[in-house]
Amino acid sequence: MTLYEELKWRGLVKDISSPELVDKLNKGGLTFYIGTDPTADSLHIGHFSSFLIARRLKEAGHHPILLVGGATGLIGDPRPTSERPMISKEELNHNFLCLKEQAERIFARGDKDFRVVNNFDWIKDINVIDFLRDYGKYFNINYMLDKDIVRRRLDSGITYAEFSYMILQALDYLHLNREFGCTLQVAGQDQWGNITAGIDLIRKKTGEEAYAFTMPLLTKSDGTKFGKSEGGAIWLDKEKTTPYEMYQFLINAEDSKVIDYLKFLTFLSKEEIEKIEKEHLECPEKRLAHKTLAREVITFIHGEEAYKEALNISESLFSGDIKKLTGKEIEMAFKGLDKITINEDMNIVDLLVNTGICSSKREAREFVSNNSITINGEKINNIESIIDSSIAIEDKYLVVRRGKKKYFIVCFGGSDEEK
Ligand code: 545
Repeated sequence: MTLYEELKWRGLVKDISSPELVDKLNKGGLTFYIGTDPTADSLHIGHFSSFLIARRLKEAGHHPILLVGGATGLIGDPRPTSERPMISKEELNHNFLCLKEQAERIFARGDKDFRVVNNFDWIKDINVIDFLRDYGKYFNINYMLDKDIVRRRLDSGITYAEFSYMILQALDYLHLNREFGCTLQVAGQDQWGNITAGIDLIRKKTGEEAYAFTMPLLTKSDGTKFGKSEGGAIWLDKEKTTPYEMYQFLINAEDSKVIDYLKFLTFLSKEEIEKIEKEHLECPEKRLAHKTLAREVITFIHGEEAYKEALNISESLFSGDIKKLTGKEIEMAFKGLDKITINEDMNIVDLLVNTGICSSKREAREFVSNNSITINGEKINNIESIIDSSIAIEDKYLVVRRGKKKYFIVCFGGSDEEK
């Protein structure tokens, strides 16, 4: 299978700037770039699929440049809906550093052939007269008004700043073309207008042909964007979305889409994915496709150890075998829950009332006698039981389950610092 055939099979090609690109892609040796603006301090799983293309092309013998837009981020790529709020230079700088770190860690991975650049470096010194003469002169207003994104904003309005955004992205492509011989830009499909503006600028300025292709946005079966859960976006930053949350998200992917996600988000080969697909259709209850998706994606983003923790949390919570968890895993599993602190050993009924898990002694006794209370996976059904730190995980954590689903985290002994 050629590279292009593989990209097609994975569903990674939406629009392609010219049919000549197919041979060039298959031959290898192109310098290409993909950009992101630091409008947030982390990429999310939707951007992940776009950025993975950099590794795929690299592995096929092309040379990647990752651009983090320190300049374009200050202006804002027009959205179809409405003007973006201006973000402060301090915030932009913070986001920039976070994204640069992510780009280097997750995608470049210490590979010296990955160049990470910042367009602020070449845009900051262009003065307004040169900007209008060197670039403005090459952009006909009719051409700019005809771009899909601009047309969609004409009714609600668009400022001159956002309207000019495409010129900045186009001059980036020209700059990278001149500086590094970059002749390919890749991006999600929403970027088509900006990247064709770059191709046209390069043609006008240098007479040379440059190329681009876009990738479809990853969607759910109802056509909405993939990558949002009830808790919001699935971020690549593990402080914002823990590997366990990511595991839950991926393991619950729609059955009808999971094979598409394997193609899009992993490096498994066609043969491997077809084998998984066969099993997935024959024994869907094994959830092999989902488990593989979670394993591949989390290992790639956070590493093997984080994946194993996420898996351990899921399996332990599922089987009720809480004792298998470490303190760190408990913290991750119950990230959103407030921790309740107790300072001494206690009778179970008192513990349930003092921590607010039950509203009265009568209720607490009832729950205990009805077999409805477990602590760290152990049923506590004697109202005389004394709960001491011997049952706690790492002498500290009590995972109290009330009824079938309701969890509480009780900790022995004050704040984290004391322990
Ligand atoms: C800027 C200057 C260039 C080339 C590209 C850019 C950025 C580009 C853009 N891209 C998107 C983006 O999202 C914000 C991420 C928040 C952390 O706006 N104008 O920056 C997304 N991109 C990845 C894919 C995309 C695109 O990073 O291309 O299609 C989403 O999948 O929306 O010279």
